Amino acid sequence: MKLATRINSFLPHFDNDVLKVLPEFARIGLTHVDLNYPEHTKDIVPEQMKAALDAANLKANGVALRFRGDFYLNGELGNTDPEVSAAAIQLCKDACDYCRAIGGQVVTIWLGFDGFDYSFQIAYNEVWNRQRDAFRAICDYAPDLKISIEYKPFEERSYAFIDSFGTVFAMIQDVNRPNLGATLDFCHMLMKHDNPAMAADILGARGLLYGIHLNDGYGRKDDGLMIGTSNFAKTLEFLYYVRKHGYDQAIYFDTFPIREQGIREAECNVSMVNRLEQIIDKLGMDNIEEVIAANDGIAVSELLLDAIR
Ligand SMILES: [Mn+2]
Repeated sequence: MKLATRINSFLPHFDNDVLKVLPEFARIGLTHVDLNYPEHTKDIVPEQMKAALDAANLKANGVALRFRGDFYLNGELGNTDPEVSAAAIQLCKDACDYCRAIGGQVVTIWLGFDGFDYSFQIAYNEVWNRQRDAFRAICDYAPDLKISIEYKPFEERSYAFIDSFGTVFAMIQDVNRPNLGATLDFCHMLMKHDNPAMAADILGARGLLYGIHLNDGYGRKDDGLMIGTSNFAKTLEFLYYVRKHGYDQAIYFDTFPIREQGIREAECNVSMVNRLEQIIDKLGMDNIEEVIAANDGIAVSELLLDAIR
């Protein structure tokens, strides 16, 4: 299994130097790296990053866009100001170039500022079309890469524009490009009352599941808790569908150790994912499929009793 984690959880322990973090990743059992672009890459040319990854026996999964600063405060790809929207598209294209140069496959785009706070604030259909055209431009620029939309229902804005499984799925269909898919962030889905496994099944069956951000939470906010600690059954169900559909990119731990020591926290995530995978082995894919086919709550409870036995 390909595993990656949040670099920012480790940076404080390594002089805030990305290159010093990488050997530690490999030591605790991680195999892949997702870099925030341009946050983690700005002083490191791709050749230097690739050499550091090779030296640490790690591979690039991809890069994730970070639109920082006041410039994007009122929107990124969907910004009403054509100058800002064009700059956001260019940043995504630059991220594609960097991703390719370090051997990555996935460019993750989370649009934290495309959204609204007030009624009568934005023209929804115009923003939709602007985003759609922007995604087409990015997908056409890098047809060899997977362009992946990560949704979140709110934060930074009161309402995000691409806020749910349904909206991201509709956007993917409307963009209509073979290299556009979605990244599912477990906590973001709980915030929307989306069931992670449902989206993993529907996207996975169509080859549109490009990224997984695994974490846990209680649904009211982006808690970023350690994997499997509050929604054990949901996480197990999610990983069942991830395996069923042959998902082959990295599972990225998008967790936020604040009071916990970051390296230990990541080790717990590695152990939990491996243990959940063992539980799926023990239960058996065919057996789980039979339980689902029975559509029977009692059978589900018995399956979970077997899981923790
Ligand atoms: Mn995430």
